[in-house]
Order: sequence, then C-alpha cells, then structure tokens
Amino acid sequence: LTLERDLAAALAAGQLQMHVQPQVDRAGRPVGGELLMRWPRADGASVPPHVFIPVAEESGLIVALGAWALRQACAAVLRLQAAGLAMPLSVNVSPTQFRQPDFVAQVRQVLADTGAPARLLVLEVTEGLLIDKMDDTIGRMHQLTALGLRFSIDDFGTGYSSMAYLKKMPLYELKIDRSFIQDTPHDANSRALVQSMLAMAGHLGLRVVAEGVETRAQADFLTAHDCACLQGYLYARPMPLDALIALLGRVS
Ligand code: G
Ligand code: G
Ligand code: NA
Ligand code: MN
Repeated sequence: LTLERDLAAALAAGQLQMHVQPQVDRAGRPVGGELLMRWPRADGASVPPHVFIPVAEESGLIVALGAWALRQACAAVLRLQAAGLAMPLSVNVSPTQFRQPDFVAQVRQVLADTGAPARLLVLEVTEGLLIDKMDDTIGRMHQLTALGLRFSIDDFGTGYSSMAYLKKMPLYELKIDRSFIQDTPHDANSRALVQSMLAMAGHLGLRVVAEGVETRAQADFLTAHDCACLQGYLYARPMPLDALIALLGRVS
C-alpha cells in the first residue's frame, strides 16, 4: 500500500523516467529500441519495474502509468527523429491498459496531441492479453493497426495461450523470451526451441527480436538462424534517451 501511494506520488511529481534499450540488427547496427520505465527514488534506491508494475496492475494505477508511458514514447520518437535518428520504439502495454474501453481513443488522442508518427511506435503486448475476449482484442488491434501502429508479442513462448492467435492477429513481431536465449546455445532443448520459433516466425512473415542477449555465442547462434534483431546487455543496457542520442550521434 505504501508502495502504491509512493508510486502515484512519483507519477504526479514527474519523478518517473523512461529509459531506452537499443535493438540492433545482425551487423550490430541500432535499428530501434524498447522503452522501459524507471523509478529512481529520492533516497537513491531504485525500485525495479518487476516490483512496481505488478503493484500498479493490482491497484489500477497502471492505467495512468500506461497513459504516461505512451506519451513519453511519442515524445521519444519525436526527439530521435529531430536528432536525425528516426527509428521505431517499442512501448509495453499492460493487459489492463489495453482493455480500457477508451484505449484506442487514448492512443488516437496522444498521436494527435504530440504529432508523433504512428509508424514509429510498436506496442508490446503479452500472450496474457489473449486469454479472454479474443475477438474484442483482435478488433482493437485492427483499429490501432489502421492508425499505423504495429504490434509485438513480448515474452513469446512463456504464456499459456495456444498458438491459434498467431493466425488471427495483425502482428508485426515476436520477442523470444530471454529465458530461452539464456540457455542457448549450450542447452539442446533451448536451442531447438529457439530455432523452431525463428523458423515459425519466418514462415509467418513476422520479425523476431531476441531478448536478453548477453554473450557472443548467443548472438552468433541467433544470427546464424536468421534472427533479424537482437536486444540485450551484450549491446547495451537500458539508458536515458539523451545517452542513446549521444551514443548514436557518435556512431553515425
Ligand atoms: O526494465 P526491466 O528491467 O526490469 O522491466 C521489468 C518488467 O517491467 C518487464 O516485464 C517490462 O515489460 C515491464 N515494464 C517496464 N516498463 C514498462 C512500461 O512502461 N509499461 C509496462 N506495462 N510494463 C513495463
Ligand atoms: O518483459 P520485458 O521483455 O519487457 O522486459 C525486459 C526486461 O529485460 C527489462 O527488465 C530489461 O532491463 C531486461 N533486460 C534487457 N536486456 C537484458 C539482458 O541482456 N539480460 C538480462 N538479464 N535482462 C535484460
Ligand atoms: Na517488453
Ligand atoms: Mn520481454
């Protein structure tokens, strides 16, 4: 309860931050990024999102938090574009946020308010979104796709949903969960699963991002099996947007 109250206060006081973790292509060139929320507390301690996001989900605060995240994502896309670094950015959308009756209207409004190009925004949703009200979810996804946004399935392979949704949904991308990447290439089962996910995505025409790439051996295995995009500590940790702009400015 204290955490919930502190989080609401931090949001109101403008103390939350959005960091961005670059995503790179097979040659290691940055091609996009994922926005990740950060809550640095006044006392110097930082509360990790795997602690505060579930609290926000429980309390409903995720709706306000998610609206803020979406606005931040639009601002970040515009700032990158202004720096000559136009690239798509992904933002996590929680199931509760997505199921708000006015979610599509909210997205339309934030695009109109900010002038951010929808084609540079990717919404990351999890398989948990697909457990119920599948038709409603798909309908919304089509409405948002019509606005120009794209969808990514986050933590792919860890949900309990069937794969039937893959043939019904307007998807752009799968993100292979880092638990599979972690045990690749040394563990034969993980290797087989990653290879199968890459092949399946290829046949479905979906882009794949491998999450949590930490070692050269993992990157080599993934690129050898046609993984288009890699994200992880091997390349960069999540960082403030200014740091990314400085980094990319030096590279290009
Ligand atoms: O940033 P990582 O370091 O610790 O994130 C942990 C978890 O928090 C991940 O599951 C991630 O998807 C989630 N998360 C991070 N930022 C956001 C956000 O802006 N919105 C939502 N809904 N989840 C987020
Ligand atoms: O659930 P989601 O995929 O949105 O969360 C991304 C999470 O993964 C964030 O917490 C981010 O900080 C973390 N992360 C990103 N790259 C790496 C990595 O290479 N290794 C590990 N262990 N975590 C990572
Ligand atoms: Na994510
Ligand atoms: Mn993920």
